[in-house]
Amino acid sequence: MFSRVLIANRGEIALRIIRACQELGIETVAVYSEADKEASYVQVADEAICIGPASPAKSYLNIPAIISAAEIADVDAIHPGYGFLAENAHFAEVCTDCGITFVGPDASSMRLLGDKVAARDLARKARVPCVPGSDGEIRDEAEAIKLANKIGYPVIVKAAAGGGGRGMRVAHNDISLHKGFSAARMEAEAAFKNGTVYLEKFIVEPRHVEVQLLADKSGNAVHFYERDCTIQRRHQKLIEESPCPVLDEKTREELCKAGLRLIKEAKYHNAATVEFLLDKDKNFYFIEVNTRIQVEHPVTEMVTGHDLIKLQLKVAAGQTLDLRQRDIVHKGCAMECRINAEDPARGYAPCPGRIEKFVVPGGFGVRVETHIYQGAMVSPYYDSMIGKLIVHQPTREETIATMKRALREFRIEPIKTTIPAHLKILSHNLFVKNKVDTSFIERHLS
Ligand code: MV4
Repeated sequence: MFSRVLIANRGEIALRIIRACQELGIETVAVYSEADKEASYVQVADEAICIGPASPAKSYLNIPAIISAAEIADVDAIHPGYGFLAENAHFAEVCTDCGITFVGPDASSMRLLGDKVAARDLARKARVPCVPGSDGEIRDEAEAIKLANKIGYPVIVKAAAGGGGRGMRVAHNDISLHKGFSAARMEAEAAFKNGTVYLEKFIVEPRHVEVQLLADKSGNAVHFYERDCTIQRRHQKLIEESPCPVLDEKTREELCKAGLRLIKEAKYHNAATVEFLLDKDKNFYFIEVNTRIQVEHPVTEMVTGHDLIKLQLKVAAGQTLDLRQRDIVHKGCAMECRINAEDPARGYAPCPGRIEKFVVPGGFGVRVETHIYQGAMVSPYYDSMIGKLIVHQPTREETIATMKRALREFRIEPIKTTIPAHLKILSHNLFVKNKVDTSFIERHLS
């Protein structure tokens, strides 16, 4: 196992990783920007190194500064958390070249799966159901229009280098496809310096379901079941839960096994999430792979009882998985609400500032992941998530009841948060009755 690990991140996930390291007897090195000098994760780490000014480009995305800190602190490994450099293949490569273990997959796996066209190819090879669409990239409008007429409208044009909803265009006819094709290509070229696009049938009113996986460096891989992340706003998840409340046992097993086949085909190691769309008839289609630990990983931890961060560290250190698939059992229902410093009444505008009052909920089945404390500053430089409230109970009904109780117990002043929005969602008939799709927030809570 590693002796010292550097955490190349901030906020709640930095604290989450430091805690896992402490329990494994690993020394921790935090890095921080000038804006995070007083942050709680900086205080609890064994060592802390300032890596630059508040601006992410000059600190948490600054590869030379982070590598220098790792060299000075003499760490064995770097955990990237999520966001920032977590899916940057170049960074993973630099770590390896410097003799530092990157807690994540190889740079080559990140490049392969980061290319959605290549990932789709791989999924087909692994007999994972894909959305009907193009076989590889689409080179021009004529090819797009020909294929769209074959598979039928609506269709969606996506950027191969995209993800998280950037560089996509939906088309309902030849005219809008003609426009959408060049728009998607231009946007992709500008955003990712890669104008490669592909085409898929547009799945109407889907649910978003993802499978959590973990693989070691000896080729062993297991899944930790699925999470349903349908409740989103502009591709920002608000609530995640497990199990997916509309899946039957048979479909669920097929979905989890499909995820497993895909990462085995990729000869992948470390944590991965395979994302699927679930249509009205409960057909699932592969869309993309995330090669990092995700924000919502605690939902899976609660229903399976396994610490995913500790497992990531163990497999990164070369340990073989001592978990067999049959040792991973799913119990009850877990749900996570992301508490953001945003005002739902003003179009979810960010609300940075000092937190004067911060009282966290507790009690049976309640877990809070946050780096915030009374007197902490919420900086305008970083994302607005200030904490995650996770609830675990035997049934979905009980989980919702406990979540509502815990949300009401949470006291955050004077800034506005997403708590009132969560309370509305949890009381909404369509959410309670599992009749939502990815457009729920825009359609019913705007
Ligand atoms: C789709 C789709 C419908 N059909 N692909 C959005 C983000 C990216 N991960 C994929 N996305 C979508 N791909 C096909 N073929 C609808 C979406 C989508 C979406 C997916 C998951 C969660 C929220 C979403 C919101 C809008 C669109």
